[in-house]
Amino acid sequence: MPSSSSSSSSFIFDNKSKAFILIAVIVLFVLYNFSSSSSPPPTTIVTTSSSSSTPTSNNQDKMSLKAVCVLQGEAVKGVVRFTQDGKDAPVSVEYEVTGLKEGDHGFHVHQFGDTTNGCLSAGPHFNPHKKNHGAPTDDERHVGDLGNIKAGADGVAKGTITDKIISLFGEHSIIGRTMIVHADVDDLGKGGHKDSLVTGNAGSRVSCGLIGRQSDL
Ligand SMILES: [Cu+2]
Ligand SMILES: [Zn+2]
Repeated sequence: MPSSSSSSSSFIFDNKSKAFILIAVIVLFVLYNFSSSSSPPPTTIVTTSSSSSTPTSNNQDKMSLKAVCVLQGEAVKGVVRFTQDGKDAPVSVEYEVTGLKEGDHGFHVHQFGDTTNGCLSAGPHFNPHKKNHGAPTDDERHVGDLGNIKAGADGVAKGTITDKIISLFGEHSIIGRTMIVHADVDDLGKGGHKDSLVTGNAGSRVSCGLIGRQSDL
């Protein structure tokens, strides 16, 4: 009997110390959980608020647009590809034109997407800000002034122009207008000819094509 009572008292003591350890573990667990769960919420809240405050229009401004123009002249033909990664980004103009005489040729976006009377009905250089004709690097230039493209002895002009003035976005977009290649060099407004500040005296329109929207992908 005493032995059983002593064993039961040692069993009770064991239980007490087990309970104490269990409570200690629970307290530590609760403290750990509280401290580790009390710091993450601000991060979660910041993430949630920053993602919910992102305006939808921002995504559209960052959307990239592509356009393409197939130049269809009698002898001069080619393809021009336009890419713009967002409305404030420069436009990359990648061109390959064949059938040219060797040398520089005026290369412009003209106002209208109309070729009912050949390249003539495309109208003047695209000039929404009513400025004088100039070089692509000038402040005083038409929006459509992309300067010259240079053909080699093989009659091919190939390259890429990066321009910050033309755009595929908004009311002054070049989409729906006409790309024209001229017979002669564009003097970039500095030739002193009566047409220098209007057309760059670049001569006849040897090839043109409508600038159309291409798949964005
Ligand atoms: Cu032109
Ligand atoms: Zn011009």
